[in-house]
Amino acid sequence: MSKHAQQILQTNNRDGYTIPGAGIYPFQWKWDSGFIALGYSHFDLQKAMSEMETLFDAQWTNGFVPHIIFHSVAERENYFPNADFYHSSLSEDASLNYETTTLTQPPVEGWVLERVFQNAHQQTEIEDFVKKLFPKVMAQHEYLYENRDPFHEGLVYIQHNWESGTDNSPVWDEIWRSFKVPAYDFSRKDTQLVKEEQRPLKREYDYYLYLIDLFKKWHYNDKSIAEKSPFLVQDPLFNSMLVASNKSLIRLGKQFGFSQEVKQLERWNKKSVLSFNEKLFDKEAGMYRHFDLRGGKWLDGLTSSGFAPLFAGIPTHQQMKKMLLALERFSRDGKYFFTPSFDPGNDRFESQRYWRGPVWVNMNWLIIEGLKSYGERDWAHKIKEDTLQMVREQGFFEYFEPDKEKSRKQQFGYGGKQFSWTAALIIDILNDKL
Ligand code: 2M8
Repeated sequence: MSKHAQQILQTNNRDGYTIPGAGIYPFQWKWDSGFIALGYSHFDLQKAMSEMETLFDAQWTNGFVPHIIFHSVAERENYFPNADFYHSSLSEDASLNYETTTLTQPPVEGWVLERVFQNAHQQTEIEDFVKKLFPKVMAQHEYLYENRDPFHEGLVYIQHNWESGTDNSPVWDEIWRSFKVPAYDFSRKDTQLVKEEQRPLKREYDYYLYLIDLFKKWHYNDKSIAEKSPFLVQDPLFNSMLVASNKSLIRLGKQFGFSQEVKQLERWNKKSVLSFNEKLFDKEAGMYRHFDLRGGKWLDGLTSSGFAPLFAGIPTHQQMKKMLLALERFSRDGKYFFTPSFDPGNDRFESQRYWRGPVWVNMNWLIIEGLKSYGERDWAHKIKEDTLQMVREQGFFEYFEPDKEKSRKQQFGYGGKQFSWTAALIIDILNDKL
């Protein structure tokens, strides 16, 4: 299984970066690259390092790291919305080296850097690599805390659903109802490659595009976006990745002599963890929620992103125990594989449609690692077994049917096949002694 996974990464490897999947995702994606680098670090350190280096080559002058780098000109017409739609040069901070999007994605790079470092087992080039990457990852965190945290809470906002990584999650539904958008006339490429019922709706794309059009009008200026945009959300997954990355940078920083940075990281993290538990933890649900900064309230619906704080060591022991009950509920007494991306008890749950229900390997991996760090090995084991079973039986797909009964009747997973982060994280799981 591990060899097969390695082959998928090799096949999806381009010059210095790896595409998430052929056809549907033909460029470099930010958080995909993080998971992919982790996978490579088990068998090809050079590729792990170049994956991250290439990503940071596209970093903007203000520290922002864009979510897609449109490396291949030939592939431009195969993806929508592409560089022509974003027009990133409208921003005074944009990369001069690459055409990119103007949105970011969860800041996984700090903890990826630490794990790549650990998996390198003191190979000579790794120390220089860490020293080179550390300031770049730090600059990303500075960008986020300085520009995405208007009330200095230690919780940063995302400005677009694509920044969450969980594109069409039902949690955004009520935001979409709060403003009107035109019906855009465009040709979607994704639904030519993947069944329509497994992808977001056209109407949702209208919202996604409209937000970017607003940002263009404001030249992608963060202040204007914070003041005027209808979409400003404190997302538990995004913020967990930031806290986990802070923690990794603190450990690396102590080892590599970045003492000023370590102090700053400790200040940020203290505030972030406090606010997280005060503001985003829903005691009744036993898990973390998305907070709508514009509307001043939690968004409606529970998602697998609400379990991500386990990965960052944010919940107290007591909170973690409550989260186990919530996880149990997500499995509907064993009827569903761990971990559906949306609460299966909610009537907006859809078992095939992308981030509205299916199981994703990267979310499972984060939860497994989180549970391990709390010593909950039995739980971690259950989720690991479900993950391996799905991939073994159905292939290295992008996402999977959570309903066990339905799943038994089908041969394949959903979305893109030979999907890079599924392969990369299976490599990591198989290397784990758990
Ligand atoms: C999905 O997102 C992209 C837009 O960024 C898309 O729908 O085209 C999400 O699953 C996202 O989390 C992921 O990084 C990306 C590439 O795998 O695909």
